[in-house]
Amino acid sequence: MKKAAVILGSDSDLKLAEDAFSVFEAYGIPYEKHIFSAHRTPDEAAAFASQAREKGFGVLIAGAGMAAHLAGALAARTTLPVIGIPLAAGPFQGMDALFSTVQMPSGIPVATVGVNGAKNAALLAAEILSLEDDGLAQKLQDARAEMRNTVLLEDQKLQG
Ligand code: RP5
Repeated sequence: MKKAAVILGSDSDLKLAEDAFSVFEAYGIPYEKHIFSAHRTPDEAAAFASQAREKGFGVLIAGAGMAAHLAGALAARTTLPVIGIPLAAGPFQGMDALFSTVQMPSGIPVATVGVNGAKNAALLAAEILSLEDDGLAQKLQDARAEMRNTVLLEDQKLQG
């Protein structure tokens, strides 16, 4: 299976990305985590994205807060799918990062999840990797069935 990468703009973002690490561990998806900033270490961020395909990555996740250019800066350097997580890091509670991440100029896509949406970012990455891995596709399908059962049970309980 190809690898996933979770790239964060700062170590202060680590806590908000934990759900993504948990998803990758639960599904047995090989992944790396890194801290590269679009602003503070632009050369390292660019080099990572430029080499990602040849290093065996299939999808990149970028989480950043405030003027969050990280996902776009990575996407500019690779044609691998890039998923952006806008993080609530500053006084605008993620609205700044949301607009920065989601409003990519035409031609350089970033698939943006909700503010602090680390879990969905990792699940979307898993779905992308499952295109080439039937075992992973089955695990994702099983998780959906489990989720359905949980909700149906909750409804049953509500009926008393
Ligand atoms: C962004 O600025 C980072 O992604 C982080 O969310 C925010 C604040 O970073 P620190 O000043 O805490 O390092 O680049």
